[in-house]
Amino acid sequence: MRIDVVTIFPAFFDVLEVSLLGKARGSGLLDVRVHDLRDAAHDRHRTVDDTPYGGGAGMVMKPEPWGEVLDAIAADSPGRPIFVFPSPAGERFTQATAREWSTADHLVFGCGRYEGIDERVFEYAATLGEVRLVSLGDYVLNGGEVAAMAMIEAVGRLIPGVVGNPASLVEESHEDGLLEYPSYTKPASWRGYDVPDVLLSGHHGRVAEWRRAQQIERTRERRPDLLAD
Ligand code: 6GU
Repeated sequence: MRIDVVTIFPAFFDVLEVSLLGKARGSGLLDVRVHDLRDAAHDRHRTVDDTPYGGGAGMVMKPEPWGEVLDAIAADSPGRPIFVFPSPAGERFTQATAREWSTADHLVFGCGRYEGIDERVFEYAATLGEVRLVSLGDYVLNGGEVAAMAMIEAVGRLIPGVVGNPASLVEESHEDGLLEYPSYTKPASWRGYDVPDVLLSGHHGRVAEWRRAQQIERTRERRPDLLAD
C-alpha cells in the first residue's frame, strides 16, 4: 500500500520508522511518503494560511499550496487515491473504516492546522479521487497529524503480513462489535489476585463461553452505545 501524508509538521511522522509499521515499511508492504506543504508555498515566508472570508477567529489554510501538492501526488498514484482529511467535523473513523481502507492501493492524508482548510480544496480533491473527512471522536486536536498517525496505524496493521499472527487480529476489541475479553498470564496468583478458575480448567468450551459473557458484560458497562447499534 502506498500512503502519502501532507503536513506542515513532517517531524510528527518520524515515529513511523519504529515498531510494527517501521518493519512493514522496510519489507516493502507499506510505502509511506511525507510531504511538507510549505514546499509548495512559493512566497518568501512560505505562507500556507490566511484570514477567513466573512471574518472570525483564526486562520484558514490557503488552497494554492494544497492544489499543487495534491496534483503531484495524484499524478504519481498507483491507482485512484482515497484522500483522507482528518477533521473533528468529519464522519466517525471506526474499525470498519480501517478494514475498508486496508485493501486500498493509495491513501493520501491531508493534515490541516489552524481553523481548517479552504473548503474548495475538498471539492478539487474529489476530481482526483475519493474524498473522506474523518474524525477520531468527539474532542478537538490542534491539527490532523496525530489523528492521521492513529488512522495509519489502525489501517497499516490490517494489511496482510504486517501483523505476524493474523489470528491476533480477529479476537480483538471492535472486530465483532464488542469489547475484548480480559487476558491473564502467569503466575496464576499474584499479590493475592487470582486468575479466574475457568481459564485454568483446560475446558475450551467453557473458556469460550466465559470470554463471550465477559465481552458482553464489559460492553454493557463501558460502551452501552455499541450494544444499541
Ligand atoms: Cl480527525 N482532527 C482534529 N483536528 N481533531 C480531532 C479529530 C481529527 N478527531 C477527533 N478530534
